[in-house]
Amino acid sequence: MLSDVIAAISTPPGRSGIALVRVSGSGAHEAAARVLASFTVEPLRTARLSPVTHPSTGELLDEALYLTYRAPASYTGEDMVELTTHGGLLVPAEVLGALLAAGTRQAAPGEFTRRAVANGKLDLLQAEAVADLVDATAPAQRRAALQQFDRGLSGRIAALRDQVLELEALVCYEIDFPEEDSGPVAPERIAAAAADAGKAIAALIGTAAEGERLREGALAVIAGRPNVGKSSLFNALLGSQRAIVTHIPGTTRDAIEAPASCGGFPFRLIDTAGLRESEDVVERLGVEVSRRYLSAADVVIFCAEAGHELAREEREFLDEVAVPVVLVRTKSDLLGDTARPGADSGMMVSAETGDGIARLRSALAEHVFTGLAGRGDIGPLVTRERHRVALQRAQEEVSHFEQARAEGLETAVAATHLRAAVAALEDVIGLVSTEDVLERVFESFCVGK
Ligand SMILES: Nc1nc2c(ncn2[C@@H]2O[C@H](COP(=O)(O)OP(=O)(O)OP(=O)(O)O)[C@@H](O)[C@H]2O)c(=O)[nH]1
Ligand SMILES: [Mg+2]
Repeated sequence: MLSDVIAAISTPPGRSGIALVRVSGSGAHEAAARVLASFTVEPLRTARLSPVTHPSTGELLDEALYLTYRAPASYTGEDMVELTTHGGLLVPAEVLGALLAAGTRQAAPGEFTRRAVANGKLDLLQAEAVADLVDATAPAQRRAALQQFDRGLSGRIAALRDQVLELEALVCYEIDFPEEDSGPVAPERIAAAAADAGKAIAALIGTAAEGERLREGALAVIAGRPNVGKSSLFNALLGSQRAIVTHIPGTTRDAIEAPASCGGFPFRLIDTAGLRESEDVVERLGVEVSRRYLSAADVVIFCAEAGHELAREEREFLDEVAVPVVLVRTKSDLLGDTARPGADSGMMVSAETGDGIARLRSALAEHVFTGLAGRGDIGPLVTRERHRVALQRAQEEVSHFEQARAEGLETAVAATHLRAAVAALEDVIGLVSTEDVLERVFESFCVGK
C-alpha cells in the first residue's frame, strides 16, 4: 500500500494568497498529467505554469505553478509533484478534488513524512523534528528542532550504540576464548567500558527534563492572594487583554492558559484564582484548581503587592511550595517616593506601566531553562518521553550486564543485556521500527506533512 499515490493540501485552510498541494507515489506524474493541461515531467525541480482542469468535466479550476521530482530525489523518496495554487477555501480544495478524481488518495496525517522514513530519507528522530518545527512557538524550540533535524540527536545516539557494540565485541572475544586464564581481554577493561557506556547514556538522559520542557513549553503558574494583580500581570506577559481584570477580589474563578515566549523560550502561562478561604462554592473550586496547577508547575510566579509586608499565609505559602518560585512585587507604580525600592524582597513589576516585565521574562527563562539559557548553542537534547524511556531501558540493560558480570554469570548470558541495550538505542533512531511505534509518532502530524 505504501507506494499508492497520495495527495493533500499542505497549507492551512482559510483566506490566503497561495496554497501548496502535494502529490507523491509511483504514478504521481501520471495523475498530475491528468489535471495539469501542459504537464511535462522534465525539467525536474523547475517551476512551470499550467492550467488546472478537472479530469472528468474538463472545467478550468485554476492556473497553477508546479514542480516535479523523480524518485529517490524528493522529500518522500518517491515521484512527487508540488502544485502552488491560488489560496482560499475553494480553489485548493477543488484542485485536490481533481487530483483525487485522477486516481490519487487523500493522504493521512504525516503520511508524506512517514514515507520519507520508510524510504530512508529521514530517520524517526528527524521526522519528529519536522513536527516540532511546525509546532514551534519560541525561537529556542526552533533551534532545538533544527538541530535534531540536522541529525544532532541521531548522531549522539548512534555514537552510544557504537559504544555498546564495542563493549559487546570485547565480551564476544571472551566467549570465543573461554579457556584462557582470564580471557584475552582484562575483565577490568570490560568493567571500565561498561561503566563509561552507562555514564554516557546517563548524560544524555540528563538533558530530558529541560528538553521535554522545551518541546512542550514550561508551565508557569501565576499565584497569589486575590486582587494583587495576577490577571493584569498575565495580560502584560502575553501582551494582550486575555484575562478579565477588575478591582473586585475574586474576579478570576477558573484557570486560564495561554502560550507565551519569554526570553526566546516557550511557556504555558496559567492565571489562577486568588488563593484564599472562601464561602463561595465557585471560588472555592477555582482555588482548588489553582492548587492542582501549582503542584504541576515548572515555576510559580508568586505575586504580592509592592510596599506591603508579606502576610503570614503568604510566607507560609512560600515556605511550603515545592516547585521553584519567582517572587514578584506587583503595582510598583503605586509606590510613593517615600517608599524605598529594594526594601521589598522580590522583583518589582507594574502591569500598568510595563516596568520590570522584560526583566521578569528573562528571569523566568533563566529559572526554568537554566542549562539552556546560559548556553548560546543548544546541544542534542532528549525532547520526548519516547526517547527518554528507550534510553532508560538501554541504561538499565547496561547495568544488568554489569550486575551479571559481578555475580559471575556466564558471559554469553550477560551479553544478552548488551544486545537489548543496542536494540533500545536503535528504537530511538528508528532503525528498526515496529508498526505501533510508527503509529504513535505520526498520529499527531498534520495532513500534508
Ligand atoms: N496601579 C496599578 N494597578 C494595578 C496593577 N495591576 C493590577 N492593578 C489593579 O488591581 C486590581 C486587581 O487586578 P487583577 O489583575 O484583576 O488582580 P487578580 O490578582 O487577578 O485578582 P483576582 O482574580 O480577583 O484574584 C485591578 O483594579 C487592577 O486595575 C498595576 O500594575 N498598577
Ligand atoms: Mg484575576
